[in-house]
Amino acid sequence: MSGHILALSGGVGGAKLAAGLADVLAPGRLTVAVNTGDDFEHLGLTICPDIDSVLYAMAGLNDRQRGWGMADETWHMMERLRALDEEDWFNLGDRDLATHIARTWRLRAGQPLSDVTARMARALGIEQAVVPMSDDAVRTQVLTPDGWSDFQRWFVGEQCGPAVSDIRFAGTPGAAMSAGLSAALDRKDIAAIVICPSNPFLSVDPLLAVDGVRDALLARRVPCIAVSPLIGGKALKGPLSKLLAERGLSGGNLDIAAHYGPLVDHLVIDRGDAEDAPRLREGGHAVTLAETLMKSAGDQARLARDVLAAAAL
Ligand code: FO1
Repeated sequence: MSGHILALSGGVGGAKLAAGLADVLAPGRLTVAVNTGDDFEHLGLTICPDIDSVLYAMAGLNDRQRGWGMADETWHMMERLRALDEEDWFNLGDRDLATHIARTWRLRAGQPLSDVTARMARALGIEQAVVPMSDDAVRTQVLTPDGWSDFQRWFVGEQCGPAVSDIRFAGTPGAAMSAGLSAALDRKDIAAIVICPSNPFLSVDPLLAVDGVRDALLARRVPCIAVSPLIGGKALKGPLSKLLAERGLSGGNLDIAAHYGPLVDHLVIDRGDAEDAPRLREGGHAVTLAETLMKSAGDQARLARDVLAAAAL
């Protein structure tokens, strides 16, 4: 088992597999490139949810039940915010708040998101490379019957209620790859690219919209393995099932495979979806069955090993 792994991660599922890969790979062998399309400005703070989900999961600080934010969280600041009649639709935990303050003042001081993220990772004892997909602002927006909405306003503010007819990533084209992502793709010793079990439309497509990423994947010389975010045709959390239904898609893993198409060589699907394998293979994708539900750190590491085995690493 050798060579460098580049993992593309977004959302809660992506953060868990990123942590699993970090557990099974020596520090120098992993770069995690994270979606920043969920980022937004809130109460004067720059919030980067998917970066924080990856950092917290890799540092073992994440709240597994909630999915996002930190374990053992308290919400005194939110109580006081409400007492001051400020916006309270987006919950900022007392511990989590330190992350947003630390990130915001450094960004305001002109430090690139890559540097701020690397500093945080180091401070949290994370030895692997965690890099934003870009240091340029990319903002996912969804088109609902009320018009274009910033992602968090829809995802959290409206609990994914309004139907989505289109998705765009403001800032693309024109967002450059971060140095860390570009360097990982250019490494002579890169051995595989892993697309984590993230929402393809909301967490992976923003990454693919960054200048040069899609072309780099299409020109890859190493296997690209995607872990399906669906089990039994359903997403564990989040709006993926709803987005698929709104697009008239009910093919489960076949829809995931069709969405990625030639970007991906290999799909890792849940053992319970074995009947999908023949048709996925007919579509040109190799298939590995695995336990894709990650309820513990042990589950994360096991799935990571299965993914690396699928790439024959
Ligand atoms: N998700 C929610 O459903 N409700 C929240 O109040 C909320 C607050 C929040 C604060 C910090 C953070 O890093 C993530 C937070 N999330 C919340 C999750 C966030 O919406 C992410 O974008 C999702 O995890 C999807 O990637």
